[in-house]
Amino acid sequence: MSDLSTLAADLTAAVDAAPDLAALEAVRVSALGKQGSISALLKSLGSMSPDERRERGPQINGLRDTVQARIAVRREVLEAAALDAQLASERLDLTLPPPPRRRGSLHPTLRTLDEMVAIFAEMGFAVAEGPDIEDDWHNFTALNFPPKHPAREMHDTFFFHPDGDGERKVLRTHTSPVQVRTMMSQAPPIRIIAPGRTYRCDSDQTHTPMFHQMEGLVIDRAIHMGHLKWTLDTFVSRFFETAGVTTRFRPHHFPFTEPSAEMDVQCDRSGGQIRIGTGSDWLEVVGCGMVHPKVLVNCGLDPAEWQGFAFGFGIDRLAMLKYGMPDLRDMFASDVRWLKHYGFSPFAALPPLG
Ligand code: 2NM
Repeated sequence: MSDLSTLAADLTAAVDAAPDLAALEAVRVSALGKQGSISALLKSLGSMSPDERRERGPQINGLRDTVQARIAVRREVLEAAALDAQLASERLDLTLPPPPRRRGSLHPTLRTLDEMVAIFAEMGFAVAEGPDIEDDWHNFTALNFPPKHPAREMHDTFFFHPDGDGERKVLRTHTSPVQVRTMMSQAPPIRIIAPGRTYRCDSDQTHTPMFHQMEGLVIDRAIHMGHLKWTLDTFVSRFFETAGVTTRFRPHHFPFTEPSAEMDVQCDRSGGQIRIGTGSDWLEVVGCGMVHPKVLVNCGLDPAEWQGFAFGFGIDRLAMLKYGMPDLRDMFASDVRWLKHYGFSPFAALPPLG
């Protein structure tokens, strides 16, 4: 009897003294594991006489139950303590101030793109994208550029070396091939904007070899210039945040639209900077027109059933106008002082929609 009560006292003390869950598990294994002290006693029952077993059986089983219950109690205590310790060590103080230094900023082009997307998305346009490296057909031929058109020439277009078939890929010179791909892969009605990088071999105060365009395309039944004018008027008054900007259309020429136009907004250039919405000057902001019937046919649409309008903005140019940067080349020079001065916080709210 006393051997069992000694063992019970020892095990109970060890369980209560276990400092953590690993130590408690070690005690459990030493008593109840395969080689454990209580397991050995349970095994010894098999070789006892029936009388002896009748007496010792309940005692040994009782000891096992007592120790098991004690372990369960201790485990709960230790688990609660472990959780408290983890919560204390993982505590985050959300009231601490953010790091003092602003490490990065959004480029004005990206900011302007976000503003433009918000305005057009609210009007029901979806964003479409396509590859920067295009083939001649999507960049020129489908868009009704005649074979000898000057825009195809070396000084405007970045050509790749001819591939195995003698085909020269190009860096897209505009995002219009995205519109071509959309017309060919989606059934009308279509309402998309295509923002992205475009490339032309040109560099001066208002041109960089890489720049960003956002073109738009609407294809539906009975679409006319009135829809185009409303869309662009609405866009510019929201973008420049001046209700009722005066605009004018000047006839222009693009191979892919007929008629074609450029739209100007009224502005004031006196005093060294440009103010939109007042004054007696005009500022060109967007090229546009009705999609040429040949372009519709090239893209598999019947011009008798479907018409459309399209337009194209220079995103960097609009950013310069709205945020007052004087030289387009600075936009992509990656000068951290320039980026710090003209960059935007990623948390800055977009202007409200009209
Ligand atoms: C512009 C100006 C006018 C234009 C046309 C097309 C298409 F694919 F529908 F024919 N996409 N973009 C377009 C029209 C672009 O950018 C100054």
